[in-house]
Amino acid sequence: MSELKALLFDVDGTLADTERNGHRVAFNAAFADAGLDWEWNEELYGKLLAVTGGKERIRFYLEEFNRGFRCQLDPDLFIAGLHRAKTSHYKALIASGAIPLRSGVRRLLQEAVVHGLRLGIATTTTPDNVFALLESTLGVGAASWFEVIAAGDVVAAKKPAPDIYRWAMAKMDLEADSCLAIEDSHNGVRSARGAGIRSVLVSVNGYTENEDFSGAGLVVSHLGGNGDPCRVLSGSMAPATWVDLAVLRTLHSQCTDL
Ligand code: XBP
Ligand code: MG
Repeated sequence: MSELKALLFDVDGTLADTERNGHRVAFNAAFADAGLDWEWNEELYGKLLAVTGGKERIRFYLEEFNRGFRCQLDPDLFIAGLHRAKTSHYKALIASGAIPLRSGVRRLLQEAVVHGLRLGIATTTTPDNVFALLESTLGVGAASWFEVIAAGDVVAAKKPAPDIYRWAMAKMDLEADSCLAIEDSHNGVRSARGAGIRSVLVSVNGYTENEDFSGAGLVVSHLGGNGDPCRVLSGSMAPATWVDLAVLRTLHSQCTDL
């Protein structure tokens, strides 16, 4: 059994339910700013989430859902400009406090800090978005709880590629079997497993609940807490009814003993 030394958290959908009423709204605001009649409704956005990375998602949308659009500018410059505007809208929305942390996230982070577990972030989103979310939900300086914030374009290949998890572990000088990844999506599980991380916890959300989480040792509805029990969708955590460090340590030993 390998000692659990670090928790590597995904951000969007895991720390907070940011996609439906955060990123999607910000994309639509940027499209409106640019005078485009593009409207990513909740259903379309769910399809677009198959592609991680906002710039990559815009390109996917044009290739798969709006082939008729003709761009006057260089497409890369056009997409980058839209994405900058989107990020500005998203940061403002997050700063307004519109998107809270998911149930149990603050509790688990604090428990990890108290017990000396190292924390890292491995996300596809833009770094500024991570700082905005941590500050608005955990307070000024909360980013310092995390040794590494591996985010966005710091790697060329985004999730499901393993690059972002490999980058985070290299920066933390950690072996994969010392880490446990906490994710929300199929792409995230593939990325963590592809980086050699064998203990993966998934907390699903409205967009990801029907995805394939093969490779995750435990899949729950949410992290939960006292009086807020989570539902176990795959794996086992009995007799616990919410995800705490003891549950994570048990999961880690089961997954790394194989
Ligand atoms: C989720 C993503 C991100 C966000 C949009 O990242 O795929 O692309 O949807 O953010 P994760 P950007 O689940 O890995 O946190 O527009 O900044 O990419
Ligand atoms: Mg996610």
